[in-house]
Amino acid sequence: MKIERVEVIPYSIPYTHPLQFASGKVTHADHVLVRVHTDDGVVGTADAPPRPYTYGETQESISTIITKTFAPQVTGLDVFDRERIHAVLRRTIHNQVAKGALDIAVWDAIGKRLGAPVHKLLGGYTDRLRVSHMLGFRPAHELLDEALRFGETYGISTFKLKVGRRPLALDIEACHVLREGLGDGVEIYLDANRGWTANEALEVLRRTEGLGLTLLEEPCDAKEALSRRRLVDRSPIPVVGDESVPTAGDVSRELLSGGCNAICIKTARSGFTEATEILGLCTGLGVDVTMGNQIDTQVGSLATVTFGAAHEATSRRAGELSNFLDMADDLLAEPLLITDGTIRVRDVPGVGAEIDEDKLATYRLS
Ligand code: MUC
Ligand code: MG
Repeated sequence: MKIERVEVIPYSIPYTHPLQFASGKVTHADHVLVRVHTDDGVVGTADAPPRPYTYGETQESISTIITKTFAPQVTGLDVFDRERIHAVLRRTIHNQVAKGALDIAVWDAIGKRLGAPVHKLLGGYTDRLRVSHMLGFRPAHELLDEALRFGETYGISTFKLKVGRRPLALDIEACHVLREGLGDGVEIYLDANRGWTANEALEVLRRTEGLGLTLLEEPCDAKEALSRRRLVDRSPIPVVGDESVPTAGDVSRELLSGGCNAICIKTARSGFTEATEILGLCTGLGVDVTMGNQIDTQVGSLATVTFGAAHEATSRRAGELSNFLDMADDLLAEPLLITDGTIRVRDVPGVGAEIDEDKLATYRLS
């Protein structure tokens, strides 16, 4: 089953509640839908969310690198020869999100061809993931209202709070207000998106002691190597690498140099193939993982659920899966539902991301 062509469809869907965090703000899902067409009529689908402030990729760069560079290289290759496809993609450095979407689309095509759900092909550990909801920058009382509403409406009891603001007191207050308002049964963890220095992060840890925060993600730039290592040594909670570890090589470097001691896996930037490699590294070394979110659509979130539910280590913690709730619309023909705080995998061939063509026609840019 050979790849006949690769299609890129840039589209834009507005957010009803834009998400703001230390490294950027998302008001529109300006993403690229990627479709791998095979010579026997199977179409694999995936979503590519550009995050220029994180990886340098844009909607235009993703469309161009796939159309001009990757598509000519993978056309004619068999979708089952994933190692060959990856050997080709690896010749081009960076462009993680473009590569990740191509990889997921290839897996989707494989699943459809075999008549098998991809979550089963990847591991089939469980059929659902608990959902963690990401809270962006807002005044503390609004954050609490949002968390309570998500708890009540969707049964979500894990929240990732975006921090990394200055003065530090803004985030410290938010942590205290959330813990007081949500009670002890709710998990709260932090993601600073490199907004602080390592020493500022240490101060925040001191001033939030006793609140039971569980993880501290990307507190500062990982290039701040010495101070970051000192922070990791002194932190009472795992320090999670996210944007510092988009590839398996980055994961090895950061874990071995003491830049972090837990890893956020994101299928949007690693696809399923490199995410599997990263997961193997982490479980082999005895390092905790989280399933992160790149402010994904329902299409992207379904890919995260597919990978996360397939493995034991990735399904232990709640995965970040709910940002699509803040979008005005989405492309999935059958909407993704959060029930009892969980999202289920789809037991259909492939990943299960069937696209509503009318919606795609409405939101596509070209
Ligand atoms: C996260 O975990 O950092 C923000 C930027 C991005 O690329 O992902 C999000 C969430
Ligand atoms: Mg993060």
